[in-house]
Amino acid sequence: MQDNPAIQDTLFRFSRKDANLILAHFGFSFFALFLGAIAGLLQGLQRNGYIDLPGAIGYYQLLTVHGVMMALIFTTFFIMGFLYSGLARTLDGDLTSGARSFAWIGYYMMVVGTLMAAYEIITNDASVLYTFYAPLQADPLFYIGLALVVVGSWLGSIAVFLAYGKWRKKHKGETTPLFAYMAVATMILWDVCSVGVAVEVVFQLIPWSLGWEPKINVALSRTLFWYFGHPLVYFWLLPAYIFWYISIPHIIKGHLFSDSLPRLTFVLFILYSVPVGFHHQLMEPGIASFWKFLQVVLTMAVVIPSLLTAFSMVATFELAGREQGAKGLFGWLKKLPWGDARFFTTFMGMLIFIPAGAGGIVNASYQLDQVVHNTLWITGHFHLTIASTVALTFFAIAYWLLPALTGRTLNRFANRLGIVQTWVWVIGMMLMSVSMHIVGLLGEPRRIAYSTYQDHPVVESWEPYRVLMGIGSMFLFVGVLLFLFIALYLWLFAPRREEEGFVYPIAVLKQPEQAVKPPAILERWSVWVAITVVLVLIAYTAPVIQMVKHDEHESAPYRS
Ligand code: HAS
Ligand code: CU
Repeated sequence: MQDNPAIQDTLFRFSRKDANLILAHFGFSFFALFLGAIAGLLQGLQRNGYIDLPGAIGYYQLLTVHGVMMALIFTTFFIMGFLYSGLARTLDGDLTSGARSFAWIGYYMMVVGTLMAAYEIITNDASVLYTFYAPLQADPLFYIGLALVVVGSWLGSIAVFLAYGKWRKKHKGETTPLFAYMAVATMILWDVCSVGVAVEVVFQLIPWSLGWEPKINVALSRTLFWYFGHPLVYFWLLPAYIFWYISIPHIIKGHLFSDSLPRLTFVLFILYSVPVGFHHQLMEPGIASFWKFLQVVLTMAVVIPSLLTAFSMVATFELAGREQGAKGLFGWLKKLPWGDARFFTTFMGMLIFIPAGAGGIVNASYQLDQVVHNTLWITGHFHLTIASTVALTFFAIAYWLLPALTGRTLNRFANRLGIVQTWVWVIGMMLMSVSMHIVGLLGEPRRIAYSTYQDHPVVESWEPYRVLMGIGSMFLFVGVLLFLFIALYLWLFAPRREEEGFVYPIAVLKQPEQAVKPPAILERWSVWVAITVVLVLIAYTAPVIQMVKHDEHESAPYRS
């Protein structure tokens, strides 16, 4: 990018083939979002005592639809679509036909896998939540469907690597465009971590659900899951960070803060986000405390790249404001484009990430996790992170990328509605997630249907928060409907654009000619993957051997 500052404002058009691929991903992700929202509303109303569910629908069934559709399907499809868009833009304007073929095969595998898993959940044969903890058992088709989703996503990562490899061959010695660099890092992270869940599904869950194995090693299955499950949250976060680092500075009429720092940030994520899964298992037996301690230390290390991001973002805002003539300590705040939905929606996500991230640090602290583990505090934590910070950023991306793909414009009407949608979302999330944090501290458990706990006196103290959580979930449902309305409008009905192309917001350095080339070591992927593997081996080998040796970790299935 620094080699080519002209990319900043040149009008761009996606090829029809690339646009179709990206739109297919977005379309399916919105379908998942819709299903997830219906389930979210119903379960939110049930668990807070507002409604009774009709006999045929179960609370855990809804919770599974909600978690799988929101956390696994909406995110993965949206992320792949977004990454393809930025690669097409920054790698000579085309994803290339080889990459597109892999991307399409991966897409169809993920669609078929999702439909298989969804069928099992809807027929109530897989009410095992999105974490599918053993010994809860689902029908084999559910696991096979999920395996297809994972393999499909691997094909998607091959598409990313192919497009990148081709570009590098053609542009020897040039700095890889920042977007492509970050997309490759994101997919490396994804491939390294999803091996864990693939091993769990293929070697443990499928043989066991088919009845080939009578028992399952529960401790091992949870460990494999969280080896995957923690980096999974960064697979959601990193695409949002790509947008923050690369597009937001352009949208606020500023510059890229640095071309090397974001690369370093992403390398740190590859290194530290995998060997930390035990911070989800701090309260579990069968893992010696030394290994928990080690992984907590590494968890604190993975906070650093987020702190670097916070620093860069505020610096970017301030510099942009001052370039536009802002005076005084905080004058630059006034220069930010508050009326632009692409910025405002993202900014609210950033703001929410400050308490959300602090909550994460609480969770990662052993003694504090004893208070909050398995309570609604945790549910509050991840609704602030994935469902606010990340989701709001994805909404912001959709607001400009959808019309860009369909040759339409983000007009005033859609922009205003986007801002209204953000407020609805933020208010709903504050009502729901703040209440979840408080009621979690008061002891209300997570993953539990409505219960009065035999009128235990403590339940009385939860009541006001249950009311707020119920109201919050209604706001959020309206928020999803509004978002889907805007998306549909931008896709099909917004005014057609008059210009030949659109500006893909890609920021450049202020003085590209004076820029220092990012150190070459940052792009030696084999080095970073090798160090990651070593860290993983150090953090996991001994405890996993312990788990495998002890058959008291084995359990017969539990099937509802
Ligand atoms: Fe987490 C549980 C620890 C981040 C998601 N997390 C979960 C679960 C999910 C989840 C889904 O250690 C539940 C899983 C389940 O079902 O059981 N989490 C952390 C830590 C971080 C963290 C240390 N989590 C995330 C992100 C997620 C996510 C990101 C999704 C996207 N989490 C935990 C732990 C548990 C856990 C335990 C298990 C607990 C248990 O008991 O079960 C860190 O990565 C957070 C670092 C972030 C920061 C914030 C930096 C702030 C920034 C914003 C800057 C603002 C600007 C605007 C620029 C330190 C970057 C300012 C502008 C102005 C003008 C002022
Ligand atoms: Cu985690």
